[in-house]
Amino acid sequence: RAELQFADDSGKRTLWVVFVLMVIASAGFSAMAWRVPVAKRLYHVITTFIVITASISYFAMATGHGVSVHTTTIRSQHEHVPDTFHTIKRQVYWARYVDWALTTPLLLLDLSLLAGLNGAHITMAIFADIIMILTGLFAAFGSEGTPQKWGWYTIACIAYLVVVWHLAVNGRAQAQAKGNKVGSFFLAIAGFTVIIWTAYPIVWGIADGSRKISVDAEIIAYAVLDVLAKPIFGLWLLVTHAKIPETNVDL
Ligand code: RET
Repeated sequence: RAELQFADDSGKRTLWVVFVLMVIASAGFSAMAWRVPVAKRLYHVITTFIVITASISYFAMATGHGVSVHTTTIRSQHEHVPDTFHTIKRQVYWARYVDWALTTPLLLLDLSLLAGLNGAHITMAIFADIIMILTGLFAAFGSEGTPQKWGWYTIACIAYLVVVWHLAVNGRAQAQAKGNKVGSFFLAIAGFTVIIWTAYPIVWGIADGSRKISVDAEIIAYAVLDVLAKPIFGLWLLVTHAKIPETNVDL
């Protein structure tokens, strides 16, 4: 007998709602891009690609693709009692990892350009970020109910700390060097980013990791985070960028 953990109506509806929000954000950010000269559209282009990627991934998840069923068998051993096995079949939305592998580097690129990080620091931050997402994917799929699942998770968390380090230390110093306006805007938007991003490994731990919350609850939790991390972040960045000329990049 297996315990089934599948998305239900509230989860499926949420996926469609977020898909629509991401499409609206894609159209809105594109419109904002057309209002500035091409040479000044770098943040617009990056930010629009982030929400386009999310639209595609949410479309895949809402239509029932981008998901597979993962079986975990938990063995309980008690003295004098024969081994008992408990099987959980849970949906794992792998489309998220495809989305994150593309969008988290782009989000970091936005923040890196804002701070004025050099090429070496940008590359290190983005490389650590890709390691974080791929080892997170291994944690979700690589090993069923084994201890190395949490080993992969630990590696992903260490990579995440490297990302945070680049933002909090190098990013903050470089942004401040561009003046007080850029410095305090970076502090606010990078601080917001770190708070939102830190919630992802927590949700992962109780959802994909230990399977304590339902697939619907997982979908809703990630939905709220994704809307904050992509459209809200993007809108804040683009609107503020228009008001602070020191944020311009010559790339
Ligand atoms: C995983 C699990 C392994 C440990 C860590 C994770 C971090 C994920 C993050 C995701 C951010 C996603 C964003 C999406 C945009 O909408 C892979 C969940 C540390 C930080 C910002």
